[in-house]
Amino acid sequence: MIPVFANGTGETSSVTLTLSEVHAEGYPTTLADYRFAELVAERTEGRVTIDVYSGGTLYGEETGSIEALQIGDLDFARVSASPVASYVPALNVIQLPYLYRDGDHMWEVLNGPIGQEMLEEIQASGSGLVGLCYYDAGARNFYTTKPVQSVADMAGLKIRLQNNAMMVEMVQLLGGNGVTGIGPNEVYSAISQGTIDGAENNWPTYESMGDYEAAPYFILDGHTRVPEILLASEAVIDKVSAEDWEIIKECAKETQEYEIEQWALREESSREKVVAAGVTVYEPTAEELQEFQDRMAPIYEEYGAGYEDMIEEIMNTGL
Ligand code: BDP
Repeated sequence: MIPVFANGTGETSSVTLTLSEVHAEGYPTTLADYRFAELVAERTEGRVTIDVYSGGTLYGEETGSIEALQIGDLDFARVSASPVASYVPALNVIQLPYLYRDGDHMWEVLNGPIGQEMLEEIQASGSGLVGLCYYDAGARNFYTTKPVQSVADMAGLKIRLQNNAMMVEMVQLLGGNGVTGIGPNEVYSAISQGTIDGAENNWPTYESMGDYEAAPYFILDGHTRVPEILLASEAVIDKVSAEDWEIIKECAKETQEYEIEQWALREESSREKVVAAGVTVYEPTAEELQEFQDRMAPIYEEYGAGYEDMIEEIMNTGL
């Protein structure tokens, strides 16, 4: 039986929507994308089908997928909050360097009023995007072709970053040079070819993209915790019935906990895998780490301007 919904014209129809994901099959966010698609198909009784394109096959660069969502060329994208901040600047506040004590702290903020307000801000800002839910992406760390143990070692290093001006400034403040415009699936070859000296990411991406083979020095500086976001194009609202739009939003929220569970498992197995492969992991001393943090003061001044109370509230959350 072909599932149908009344589209207000007296006719009935079903719709197939597209979701773009840069990660490979089996990666925690990709698993969550499929879970989302499954739930939506089930609850709309087949009226809405979501096709997941993983591995960056549709858009290798998240900026490309975000812009496609804005003009309605793409329906959903699972992206990092980092490039989204170029379109919704307020989002920088929830990904400031060294903002969270740990993952629990971040989740308390994201699931609380500030996190939910930020998610709503994505649509309220007029970006043409809708923030459906957050996913975990752990902490990001630098990895390089030469050992880095302190801020001094960052001098002159070309580090690939996501498309986010705040992150470029972060690396500049540490003495390095931030390089943008390289998709996550191209980092390995950019390092191998010597275009860059390293990049920064969490354990699972470092492992799954194979970057650990090209840049085997990993410093656990944990400079940022940048959540993932499942985005919809605002155009989807006109492609489905009001009831199905509510179902889509509810299904997305339901996948968050599932992704967080998958994330914890993968973070551990990826770490084990790269360590077994011979990666040198450096754990900075409290003093060395303090120097990284101290360098971030201008970012708090610039990107925190107007959000001082919110930042204080974030910092006090869970204390
Ligand atoms: C990974 C995120 C992915 C980003 C990638 C990057 O999961 O969405 O595209 O980082 O650095 O951690 O571009």
